[in-house]
Amino acid sequence: MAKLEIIGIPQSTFVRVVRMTCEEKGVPYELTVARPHSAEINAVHPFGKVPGMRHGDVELCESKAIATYIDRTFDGPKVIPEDPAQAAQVEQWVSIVNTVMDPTMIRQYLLSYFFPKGADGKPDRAAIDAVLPAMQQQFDILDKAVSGTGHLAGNGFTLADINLLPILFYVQKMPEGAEMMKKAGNVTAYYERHAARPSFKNTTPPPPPPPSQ
Ligand SMILES: N[C@@H](CCC(=O)N[C@@H](CS)C(=O)NCC(=O)O)C(=O)O
Repeated sequence: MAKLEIIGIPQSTFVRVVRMTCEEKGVPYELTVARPHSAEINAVHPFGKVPGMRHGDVELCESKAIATYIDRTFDGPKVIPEDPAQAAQVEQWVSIVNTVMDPTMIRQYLLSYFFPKGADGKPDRAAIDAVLPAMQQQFDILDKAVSGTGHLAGNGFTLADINLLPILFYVQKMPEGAEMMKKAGNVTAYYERHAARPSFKNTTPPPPPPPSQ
């Protein structure tokens, strides 16, 4: 079978999602390291965002589309259930996380620390403080969501969990995120349990790259 190529930086949560999908299914892949807006990624994503993917004649961008393609193309445990209602639950949580939680927890909160924009080159305290109430609300929602089965959707480990764990990995490393995580006992238990999976450990990101010049 043709080689599966994942294109992007290993620090990206979205790149980690597609890599974890491969790992969960036991699908071999090659990671081509390419930053957002590089020529390699512009060739597959109209807005230059990572990840991209090539597999034979198939060229894709967007993590959900790539993960779905890999799940349907290759053998190995399904990360999106066949049952329509269960698949829709997975879709629902991927959508909630990508449209609400990623913008809050990664784009607004985490990147304030990683790429500080304060006047003195320090993280912008006001920007961080402003995002904390929304982040707390989202932790409360997650805590309730995983309290029943220890998974976001249904009874098993799915793309919904794969899609959230890389975000929690970063957030719990930051002071306010660590506090919120500690208070959310169900999320802590959920994270600790799934962070032990080989798919998570094998895709641990290196430190973030320096900002572009
Ligand atoms: N909806 C996209 C989002 C991808 C995305 O935002 N990737 C980030 C890195 S984590 C990126 O490339 N950012 C550069 C930019 O937005 O210009 C997906 O699910 O793949």
